Amino acid sequence: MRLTSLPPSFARWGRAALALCGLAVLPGCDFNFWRMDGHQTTMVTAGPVAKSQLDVFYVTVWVTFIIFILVGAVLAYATIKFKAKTEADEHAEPPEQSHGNPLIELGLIGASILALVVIAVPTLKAIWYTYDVPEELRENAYEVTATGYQWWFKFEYPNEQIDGAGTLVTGNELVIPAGRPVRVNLRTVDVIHSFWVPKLAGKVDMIPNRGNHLWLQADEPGYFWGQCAEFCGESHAVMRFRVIALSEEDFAEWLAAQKAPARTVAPAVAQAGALPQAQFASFRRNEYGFTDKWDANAAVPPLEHWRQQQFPAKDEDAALIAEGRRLFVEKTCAGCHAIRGHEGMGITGPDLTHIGSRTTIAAGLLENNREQMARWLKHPEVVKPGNLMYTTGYVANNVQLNDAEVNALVAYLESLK
Ligand code: HEC
Ligand SMILES: [Cu+2]
Repeated sequence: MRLTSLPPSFARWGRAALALCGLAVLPGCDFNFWRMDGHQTTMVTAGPVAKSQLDVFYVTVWVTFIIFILVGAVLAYATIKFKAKTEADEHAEPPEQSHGNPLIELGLIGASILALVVIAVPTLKAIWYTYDVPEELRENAYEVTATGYQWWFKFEYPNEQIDGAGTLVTGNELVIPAGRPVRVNLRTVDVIHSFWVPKLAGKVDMIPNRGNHLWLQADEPGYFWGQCAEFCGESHAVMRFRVIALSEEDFAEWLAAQKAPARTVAPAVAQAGALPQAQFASFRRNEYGFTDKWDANAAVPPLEHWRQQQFPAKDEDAALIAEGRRLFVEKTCAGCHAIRGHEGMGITGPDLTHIGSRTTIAAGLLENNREQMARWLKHPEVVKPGNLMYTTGYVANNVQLNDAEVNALVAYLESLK
């Protein structure tokens, strides 16, 4: 269901006009600026909620644009028409003044009211529409709970039960079914955060002691950028996340893989990979022809990159991984992070049961590869100022990691597909 359907040319010309206006204040801008489809743009949308928000924006832009043209035209007309053209004009009496003309006064009041109504009607409709999943779509809606922490996001799947282990929990990457409305319950454990996925929906605050919610829908499978949009302390600006929308079939596979306990790499199965490859077969297919225009020059489009991340590395070293697992307990990591099926029990940090299958670490800040993981583990305080893993973990527990230990921990975390 679409709330409003402005003709596409509205959006096209609106964007062109905005780009022109922006150009005046942003010299040296590049081609991506003109397209206005960066990772966190609100000008190119991928679902009905963001689309309805964009439509409201364009209504306002067009109303104010028309007012601008009318006022500008009257000003230009008066300037040219009443310009002093001869020496005599300059000393002439001013023309007859029409101050207080009731027709003009009432006309302007009427026009202002009309302009406000034109803006208010679609705005109110959009407020109701975006508040919650529309009645007729509710049956098909999928539910998740997002909780803000300083400075990362926990994602829970209240309807996905795991035998003996509660409900499914992940962190910093929210995987959803494409083409289905998703209701997101918004919670926080500390200060106010705000949930925002510009191309899909936003932004609604996560407020202490108050249950908020929003809904969103990704029309097609894709990979989207999210961001905390409410100042929440030192590392607020780098409190990010991702939303990955999958086809119904892929989503079911992903759920099954995530519900499984942490993967253990025994020497014998290391070469083949412990997970049955067939189970993940469809992650490999890029059947959507998905391309992220922003990353047109990148070697691999983001969703494809995400798919590849689901597979174990070819060069896994079972002994090194076992050493990493041992260090995970010895270095107190297990006290803050859960690794279901292994030793991790903590709940103050992100769940790491399948950390190896995520594309990012440190709340969407770094790419999840060996180099960046080592960087994060070695000096989390440099990567992310004030983060609690460093202040309440490394400092409080006096954790020191040498290069060999970091290497083993990286191998272990990477193996958790
Ligand atoms: C005091 C609790 C605590 C301890 C101890 C701790 N961590 Fe963390 N860890 C956190 C928190 C909190 C975050 C989220 C930080 C952020 O993004 O702001 C985090 C983030 C991470 C991440 C990134 C997860 C993601 O999804 O982005 C990894 C990987 C990680 N920790 C591994 C470890 C390892 C390995 C150790 C042991 C050497 C460890 N942690 C010790 C609390 C802890
Ligand atoms: Cu925040």
